[in-house]
Amino acid sequence: MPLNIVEKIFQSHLVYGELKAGVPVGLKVDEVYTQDATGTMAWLQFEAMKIDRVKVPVAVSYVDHNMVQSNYMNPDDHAFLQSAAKRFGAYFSRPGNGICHQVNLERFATPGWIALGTDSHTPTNGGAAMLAIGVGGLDAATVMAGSPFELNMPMITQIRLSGKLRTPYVTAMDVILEILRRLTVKGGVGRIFEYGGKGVETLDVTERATITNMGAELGATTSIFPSDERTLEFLRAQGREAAWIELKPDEGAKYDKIIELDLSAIEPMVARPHSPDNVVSVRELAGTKVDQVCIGGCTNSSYQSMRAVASILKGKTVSERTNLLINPGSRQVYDMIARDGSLIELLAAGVRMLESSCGPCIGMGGAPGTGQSSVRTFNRNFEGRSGTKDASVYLASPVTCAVAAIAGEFQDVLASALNVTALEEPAMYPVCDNMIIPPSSSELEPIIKGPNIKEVPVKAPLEDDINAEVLIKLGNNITTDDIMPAGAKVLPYRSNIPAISGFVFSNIDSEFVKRAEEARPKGGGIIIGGENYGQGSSREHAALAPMYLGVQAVITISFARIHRSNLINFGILPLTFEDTGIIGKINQGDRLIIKGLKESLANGQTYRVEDATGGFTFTCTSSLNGRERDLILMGGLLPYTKAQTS
Ligand code: MIC
Ligand code: SF4
Repeated sequence: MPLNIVEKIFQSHLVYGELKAGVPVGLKVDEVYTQDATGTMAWLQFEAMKIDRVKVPVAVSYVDHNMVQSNYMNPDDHAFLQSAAKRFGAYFSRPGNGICHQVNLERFATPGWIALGTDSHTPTNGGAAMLAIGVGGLDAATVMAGSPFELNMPMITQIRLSGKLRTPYVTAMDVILEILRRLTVKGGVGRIFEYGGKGVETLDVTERATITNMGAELGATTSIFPSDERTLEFLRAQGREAAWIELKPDEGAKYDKIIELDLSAIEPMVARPHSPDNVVSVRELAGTKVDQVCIGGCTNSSYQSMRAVASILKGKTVSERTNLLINPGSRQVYDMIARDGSLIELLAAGVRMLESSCGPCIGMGGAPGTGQSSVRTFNRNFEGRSGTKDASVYLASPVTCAVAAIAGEFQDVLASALNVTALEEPAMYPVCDNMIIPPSSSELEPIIKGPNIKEVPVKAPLEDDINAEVLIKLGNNITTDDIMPAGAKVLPYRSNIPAISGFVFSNIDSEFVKRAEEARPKGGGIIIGGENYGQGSSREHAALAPMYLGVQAVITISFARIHRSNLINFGILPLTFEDTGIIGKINQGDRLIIKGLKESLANGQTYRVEDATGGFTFTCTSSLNGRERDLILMGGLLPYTKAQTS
C-alpha cells in the first residue's frame, strides 16, 4: 500500500497499534527535548521515577524561557537542569545558546526521526522532515524512562503547495498566517499537516520551519515537510550531511483531505489581537500606529530573516514613536549577523538587541506600554501574554515588522519600494557547539536544588463520586495562558506548584483561586469550558495547578490535544457535554454531583450529572482509551508509573 510521509515514519517507529485514524498507537521515540519553563517539572518527574539514565537515543535540556534573573529562582532552575542533565545523560544547551526549537533545528533535527519536546512549538523541526510533537513534561519524562509514546493516530491532511512566493515582500510567515485565516485555531485538531506539491522545493528549511512552527496555532498534532535536496543543503551547511535521508510520499499515497495553496497568490498578512487566526491582509491595516515592534523568537529567527531586516533598516532610523526589539533565536544566527555587519546596521538604526531567548514572546521583558500596540514576528498574541493586559498585539513577518518599525505604522508592504537582500541558504553555517555540554558519563553527579524547587504534588486515586462546585464558566478557545499565565512574575514559580497555583486564571478572574481554595475541603471544583479548551502552550502547570487547587473534572464542548493529555496525566477527568444546549442553564457556584464514576468509566463512559443547585440533570461523556482510563483511576501518570515499576 502506498504510504505518505507521516505513515512511513509511524510505521518505522511502531511499537503497537494500527495506523488507523483514532486508534491508539505506541511509538518509539528518537529524541526528547525539554526547555527550562517546562523542563524542571519533567526532570523532577523523571527523578521521581528512579531511573538511572535516559533511555532514548538523544535527550537535550535547553534553557531559553526563564532568562530574566531578577532574583535567585531562575538561575537556581538553570543549575538544577544542568545538574540533572549531567546526572541522567542529556545534552545541556546553556543559557545564551538560543531558543530550543531554533537550536534543535540547527543541531539535532533529523529527517525520519521522531522527537518529543515539552513545548508546543516542537513541530518547528518538521521543517527538516522530523516528526516532532509537543507534549507535557510528564509524558516526556515517561518516554525518557523507556516507555513508548502513545497517542491516538491523527488524520493526515496534505497541504499541496504550488507557485512561488513573491519574495522579498511575502515570506513563509505570510503562508502560515494565510493557512490560519482559512482554517482557524481549531482547524488542525486531531490532524497532522503534511506539506507537498511543487511549491515545496521553492522553500528552504528555515522557511519550512516557520510554517511548521506555527502549525501549532492550528491545533495540529504536528506538521512536516518532505526531506529533499533543500533538506540536504541545510544539513550539509550545518555539517550534518550524514543525518540526511530522502523522505517523500509514495506515488498514490492517501490523505484524509487535500488543501491546495498557491504561494504566488499570497500577500503580506497580519494576525490582529487577540488570536493568531484573526488574520487580514496588511493592506487593510495601513496607517495603523505601531508603538512597539519585536523581531525574532522561535518562529522567524533564521539568518535569512535577520539579514532581510537589517537590509531594510540599513541607513534608516526606527521611527521615534516606535521601539524595535530583536531577539535572534540562536547564538549561531547572532554570530552570523555579527560577522556580516548586519548587527552594526541594526544597532545604528536604533534597534534594542536582546539575548537569544524567548524574551518578549513570553512576557519575559519587553512588555508594551499601557494601551500600546505591538507587532511581532512571534506566533501567539493572546490577551495579556505580552505582560500588558490592554496591549494590542499583532503578528506579522519580519519584513512587515521592519517596514512598520521605520514608518511607526503599518504600511502596505507590496506597495513599498524595499531594498531587501533576499538571501539563499548559506553554503556553510558557523557551527560551534561549545555551548552544548554533551551527556556525561558519570552517574554520581549530585543534583542541585534551590529552595524554590518543590516536590511534584500527586493526586489521590479516583473516588467513586464527585460532588463539587462549578468554579468558573468559560467560553470557546480558552488558552493555557488564560488558565496559567506566564510572564516575568509567574514563570519563576514553574518549579513550585503550591506557589504558582496562586495565579490560576488570574488574568481572567482574580477571585478564582479564593473560590477554589474554599471549595477544596467541600469536594473540590469543576471547570466548565467551551470548544478547544486548553489551546496553546504545552505547560502542564495548567493542569497540575488546578489539580493542586482541588479541581476534579473539566466539562467542555471539546479539548485541545496536549492539554487534554495533561489533565489525564494529573488525574483530572476531561468530560464533554452530550447536548451543548444545557450549558446555558449551568451557573458558576452550582453544585454538580456525578455518581458511580468507576462503573461509568468501565461501561460506556457516559455520566449522569446532577445540577443540585439548578435542579436538573444532564449527560456527559469521555473518550478515554484503556491506558487513559487507568491513569484517571489511579490519580494520574505518576502513581500509574510508580505502580508499574514497583
Ligand atoms: C509558549 O510559547 O507558550 C511556551 C511558553 O513556549 C509554552 C511552554 C511553556 O509554557 O513553558 C509552549 O508553547 O508550550
Ligand atoms: Fe519561546 Fe515564544 Fe517560541 Fe514559546 S513561542 S518557545 S515562548 S519563542
